[in-house]
Amino acid sequence: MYATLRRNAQAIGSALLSNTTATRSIAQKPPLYGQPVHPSHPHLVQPNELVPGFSHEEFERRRAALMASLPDDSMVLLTASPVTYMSQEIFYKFRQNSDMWYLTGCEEPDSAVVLEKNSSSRGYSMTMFVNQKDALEEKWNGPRTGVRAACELFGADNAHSIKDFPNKLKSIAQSYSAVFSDIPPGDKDDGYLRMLKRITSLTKRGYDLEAVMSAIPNSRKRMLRPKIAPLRAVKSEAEQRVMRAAADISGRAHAKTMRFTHPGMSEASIAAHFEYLCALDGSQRPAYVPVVASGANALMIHYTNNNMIVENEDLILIDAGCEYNGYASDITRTYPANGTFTSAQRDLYSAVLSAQKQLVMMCSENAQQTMSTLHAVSCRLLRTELIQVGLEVSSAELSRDLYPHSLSHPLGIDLHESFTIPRTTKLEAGMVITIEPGIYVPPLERYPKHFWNLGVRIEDDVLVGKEAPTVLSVSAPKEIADVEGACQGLLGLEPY
Ligand SMILES: [Mn+2]
Repeated sequence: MYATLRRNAQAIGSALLSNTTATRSIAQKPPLYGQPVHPSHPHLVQPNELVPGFSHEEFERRRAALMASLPDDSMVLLTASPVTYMSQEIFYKFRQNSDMWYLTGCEEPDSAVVLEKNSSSRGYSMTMFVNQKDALEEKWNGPRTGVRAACELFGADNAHSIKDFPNKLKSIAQSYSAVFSDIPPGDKDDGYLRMLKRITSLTKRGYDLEAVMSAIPNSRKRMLRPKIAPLRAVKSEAEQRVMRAAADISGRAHAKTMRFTHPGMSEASIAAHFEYLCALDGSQRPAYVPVVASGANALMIHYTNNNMIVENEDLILIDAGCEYNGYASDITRTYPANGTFTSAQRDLYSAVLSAQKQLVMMCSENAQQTMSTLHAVSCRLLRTELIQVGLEVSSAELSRDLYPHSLSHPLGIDLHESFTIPRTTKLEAGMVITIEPGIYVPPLERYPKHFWNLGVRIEDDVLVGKEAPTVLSVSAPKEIADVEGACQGLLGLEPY
């Protein structure tokens, strides 16, 4: 096992080396910006791109579409996520606020952006607030883009130090009758601010949040999230490419993790192996805490303890996906620990698989479905499929005991994307949703004993098309022959 690992590591190492010497010049270290840019990170960012996979023009289009959707006399305010702390000064890996990233591509903490709607040819003006260059701070904490470079990098008209943010905002906000932000309306000492004060000890911002909130009169505050959600819901071609790549990384990791799994292993090793494979393929972080549930643990939908030993005849339910270049993937597969389904496992798996495939086929604009109607269809299909394998249940039993969650959710920059959009909205080409029916049989007398404590969920990431769907997570084995083949090593698949 370890010899193979070493050989693979050597192969990867020499591939990197030959790339370095043959196709690109060596970038100067340390880099000058607070995030990857083409000159310092040509292996990640192409010459025309602001962030990996996305051009400057893509971000300009996003901002223009948002500003065109707002009334005249509006401005938009977005702030970076705060840095959060595990304890004292021990911080968690930073992740940018999703809407801030969607509109600016800025990946640094302590940043903010103000967009003011106007009659210029651009339709708006853009002001960035970022951390200033600071030799001592950068010596300790890494490079910052700084105020001077921020205009050019992010395409802003103006840039200022984040320290000036509360004061500048106060004077800008006076001129607009509508200020769109995620700062909720309400009094200064309302519950939201009390909550923020309570968590202040675990977060840090480079400015006074209270001063920022009080700079905007309550009567002018408008919610920004519902304005951005419809834009994020429909993916551009570049977004579709990145989401396909994210699902591909996760799908391959699922296949290899099936091969890696053996009875006697801890669920923790399986989770670690999946995350290692994704990281090795370029993923920046897991999109969520994975579920690695062996045997009856699969009956807990959000089981994430992942610390028990896999038994010989267990099914493994693994719900895991990576985040890659800003976009989440979300895949669930269920497979036999020893590589071969028992007949009861095979029956239940076939029932869920058949329903899942029929539901995937309905993810087109022409089918006129919504997430809500698809869920209703999933209940009907699952009941019909279960009768085929000798499990007859009422619709009340199905939704109470066997299938207590919904079929799908939108997917994108966030794992649960566009949650402000109603589930009764018609599916539109370019949307990406999950299709994830499941059956979890509790040990109750009214259900056949051979199905007790079996949990099966099959989840794909599906790009809605005009006439037909595209399954983005196609690399993860799903048919019984492919799943068993992956587990047994018959697909020519190595676990690493
Ligand atoms: Mn999901």
